[in-house]
Amino acid sequence: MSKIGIHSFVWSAGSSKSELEKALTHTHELGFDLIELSYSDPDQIDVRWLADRLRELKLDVAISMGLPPQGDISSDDPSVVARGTEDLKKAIALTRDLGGTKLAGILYAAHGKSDLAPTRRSWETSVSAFAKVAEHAKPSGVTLNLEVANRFESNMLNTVAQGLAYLADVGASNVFLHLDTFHMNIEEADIALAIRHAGDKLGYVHIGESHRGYLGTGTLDFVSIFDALEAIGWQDYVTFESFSSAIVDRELSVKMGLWRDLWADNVALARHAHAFIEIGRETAKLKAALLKTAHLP
Ligand SMILES: [Mn+2]
Repeated sequence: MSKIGIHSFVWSAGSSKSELEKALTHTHELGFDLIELSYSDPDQIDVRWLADRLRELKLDVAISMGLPPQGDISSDDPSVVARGTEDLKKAIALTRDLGGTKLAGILYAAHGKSDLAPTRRSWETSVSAFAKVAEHAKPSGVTLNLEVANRFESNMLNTVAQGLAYLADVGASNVFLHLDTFHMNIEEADIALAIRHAGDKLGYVHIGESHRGYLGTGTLDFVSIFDALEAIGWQDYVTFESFSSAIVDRELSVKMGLWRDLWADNVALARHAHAFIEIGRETAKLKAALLKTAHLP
């Protein structure tokens, strides 16, 4: 059985107890093993209750975030870097307190369309701030997974090659790449080869269609993607990410350019995604086994 996760925004963008309960219950009932929650201020949610509910439902949890412009750790303004550093530390603590081990997303610079190209200085500012955050994260057991994003959502890490260079500069053993097929489709020369190139530096995976709707109804070649994950020995989570303005976090929707509703029935969407990922990963396993078997007389 494959480890399959789902982003909570398939269910709800709210963080009230009732909205979270709905997201947890749906996730559990449809057979997902992990729920990904967008970071929200721990003061705004009942952390103890949420940790208990996750444990009761035997759900793993991942937290994701994109740094806001006022917390951009690649900024020339030290007060902005300081604020982003604090946001990351709070997110690490929240992940740990919920029983999770992965913080993911655009953790290295602001999430959003940039007006400027990155500079050597912004890269080094980000690397230096992030190295300190990585050191801070070590006792928590939470890994930091940097989402390589498309050019419209980040100006810094758009490809696996750039992500690997950033990891090398940070030089910490608890930092990995978070790859998302939606973003890779826009930027990589070859998605499957890029996954192989990431290899053991891969820490978290988002699976999303080229238009962020139903898997298999866009232009992505998921057979080669599942084969690549199998080839690098990926046994960890693949998390389904799909957004619709039907269920909306307005700020995030604008950042991601969600202008069309590609689905209305989230239960049907999630059921389909779970089956699609499961059969895709199982098939890749069978194929790999077949390739290794010499049927000799
Ligand atoms: Mn993603």
